This record gives sequence, C-alpha cells and structure tokens, in this order.
Amino acid sequence: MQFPQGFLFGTATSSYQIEGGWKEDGKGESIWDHFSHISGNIQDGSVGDVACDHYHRMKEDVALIKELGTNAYRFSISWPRIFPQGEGQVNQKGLDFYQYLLDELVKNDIQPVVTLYHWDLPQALESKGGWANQETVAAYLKYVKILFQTLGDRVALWITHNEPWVIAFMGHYLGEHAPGKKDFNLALRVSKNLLLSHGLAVQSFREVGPVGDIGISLNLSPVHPVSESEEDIKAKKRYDGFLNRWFLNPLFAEEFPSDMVEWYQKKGLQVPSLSKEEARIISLPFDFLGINYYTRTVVEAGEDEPVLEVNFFQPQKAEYTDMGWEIYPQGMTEIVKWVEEEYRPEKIYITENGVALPDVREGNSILDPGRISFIRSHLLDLSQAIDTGSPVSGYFLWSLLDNFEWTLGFSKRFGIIWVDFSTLERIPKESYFWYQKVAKTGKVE
Ligand code: GCO
Repeated sequence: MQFPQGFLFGTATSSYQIEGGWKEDGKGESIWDHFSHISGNIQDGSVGDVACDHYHRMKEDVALIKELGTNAYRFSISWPRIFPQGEGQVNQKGLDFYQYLLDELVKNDIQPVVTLYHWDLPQALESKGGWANQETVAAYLKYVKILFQTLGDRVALWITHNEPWVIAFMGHYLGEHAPGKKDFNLALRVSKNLLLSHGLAVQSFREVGPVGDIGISLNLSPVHPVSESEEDIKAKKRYDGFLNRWFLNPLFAEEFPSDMVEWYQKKGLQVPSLSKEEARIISLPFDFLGINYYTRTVVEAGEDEPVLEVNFFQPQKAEYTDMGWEIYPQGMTEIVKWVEEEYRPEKIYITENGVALPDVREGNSILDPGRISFIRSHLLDLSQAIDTGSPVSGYFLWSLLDNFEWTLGFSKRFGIIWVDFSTLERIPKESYFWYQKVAKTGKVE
C-alpha cells in the first residue's frame, strides 16, 4: 500500500510525559507535578520529575527523529514553563526551550506539530478552581496568543487541546487523572470550558494570523453493543454520546447532543447550557480534526458505570495490549468513516495510535514484533479509508519514546525507542527500523 505524496508520518509525545526538568529555569508546578507527588496516586510510585530527561536531551532526541526519517513531530508545550503561575509575566527561559526545539526540527526538515494543552495545567490556576473557572479560560487565551505570536512562523499544525474527554471526565469525574476530582457536574462544567477555550483559541489564531493550520485532538472510539437487544443498543447510544458526540456535536453543530442533555437531566445532573454566542465560538470553523484511536468500546446495559448505566464487555476471542485494550485495527476505518459522514471535517489527522506491549531485550536489540504488527495492521486499515476518499493527511505514532504513562507511571512502554529509566539511555526498537522504512518509502508492506 502506497500513501499519498505529502502525507505526514510522525511520532507524538507530550511535555509532562517526557521532559523532566520539572523545576528547571523558572518552571512552575503543574497539576501533574502536584498529583504525582501525592503518594498512592501513581501505581508504581514513580513521578515525572525526570521522565525521559528530554529537557536536557532534546538535541539527541531530534537526531533520533531525523534518523527515523519521519517528516513531522508532534509535541506539547508545558504551560507552567511559559507562565509559571498560569498568567502574568512570560518566563523567557521556558519559551526559549521551545524556540530551540523548533529551530532544531526546522533545521532537520521535520514539520513541528504543537499541542497547546496536553494536561499539565499550572497548579496556581487549579488552586483557583482550574478548568471549572472562567479565569482559566481567560488565562489559556493569553497563553496561546503569546505562542501564536512568538512561534507562529514555524509551526505546521496547532492542536488546541488533547483529548478534552480525558481532561474533563478522567480528571474530574473518575478521579484517575490530575486533579483527581470525582464530581460529574464539575466534569460537565469543565467540558464546556474546554470547548469554549478551544473556540477562543481558534478565533485568536485567525486574528494573529500565523502560518499553519489549527485543530483539536479527540480520543474517539467506535462503541459497539454486546447484543442487538433494544436495551443494549440504547446503552451503546448513551456511551457513544458520552465519549464521542459530547464534544463532536458542539464543535461541528453548535450544540450538545440532545439525547445526552435529556439523559443527564433525567439523572438529576446540572447540564451546562450554551448561549448563542458561546455556541458560535465553539463551532468556529477550524482546519482539521485530530483523531486519537487506540481501541473500540463494547458495552451492554448495566450498572457498572452508574451515570451512563452501562457495563463494559471484553470480547473473548480478541487479543489485548498491556493496557488491557482490545486490538481492533478495523476500528480505524470505522471511526474515520463515521466522523466523515456525521460531521464532514475538511481534514483529518490521526494524531495518536500506538500500543504498549512487553518488549524483549536481546543484547543491544529490542524486539517488539507485536508493536510492528499492530502499527502495520492499523496503517493498512487506514489506507483503505484514504483509498475510498477520506481526507486523512497524516498519522502520528504514539510514541517516540517510552515515557511516563500517567497513573501507570513507567510500567507501560508505548515507545518505538526503548528508554532505560535508570541510565536514560535510548535504544531504537525493531519497530523504529520498521517505521523508518514506511516513512522513507511511504509504503506499508
Ligand atoms: C492520550 C495521551 C497519551 C497517552 C496515550 C497512551 O492522548 O491518551 O495523549 O498521553 O500516553 O494515549 O495511553
């Protein structure tokens, strides 16, 4: 299978997961610094203070990307490096780090793709109510504007938010991510403010007028019912509304999905309303939709998830990753085609796809055949969507490096480069060399 000319092949990372240097050069505390230092929050007891030490090894890492031969690289900017207290004075040294990174990428013909927010909110803003507070939206707008103004000449793609569903619901309802809150109403308020901040960022982007395109990355997953019973089909619709449509609808159609609004109200929850002006801002045209795709979700009617009234179901014949996620490559085309038919985005990038599996070290080689077969099957499936006309312009593999997998610490390895977390040595895995061929030839065999 041959991918089209100009197709972006990349890898993806995020600031907290790889940078380390958590107090360096004036950086402020983020909610993930704060959260990971509270004992019991991270399963293996680790923290991201050093992570992959990318803050000090940036050149070495860009050299590894260059050698890999991919023409794009997605990374995120740490807000508390730029504004240690979330707002106020710019911390020039923090900004300089990203200037150097961009210099390095551009010099090596690698197109920079910048995520503006990948979950590391300045703790100072969290103390004032975090994303539930309008002030955070205002501070985000100032933060992104500075970046458009200072880095805007060299960034190919800007991503306003990475996975607002995870931010809102994992962070404020399930309590598994920073800031560790467990309140569905709060999560709903946060989801609205994230959408609003996205729209305001798009507006500011058009005003400032940097080169490049702007979009947002959503974690999307096809939701399937266990059976064709009426109850299971309704459960499927609810979970799909919760996970996928809650964000897609306001972005493309100016409103929250009415079936979900009704459901939440029936459950006695406080659903935020959108004024006409808010709805307009949230749905301002943006250039591309980023899809992060890892697995499908299978549900039945039940009580395991009490608000949505669904049980999760793990099909028996399937293969699972280290994360316990079903390997389901055909979900790639399914989600792309569904989004295309329902929402008609102008352009799509797969901004994340990848896998954690056990790697085998043999001398200086890291063998990861399972990862190669995962990426291969997902790329082949994606190519079918492209062949039949889907506007997919790039694919970003999660991740360049093994890194800090949030609450799971360093126990899950997603990288195509092995990181020895005691010495910080990097060793490219077999999958790195396999992806190198794909990037060089545009072909998947
Ligand atoms: C995600 C995150 C990544 C994760 C990856 C694997 O967007 O969910 O961007 O930070 O590490 O998805 O779970």
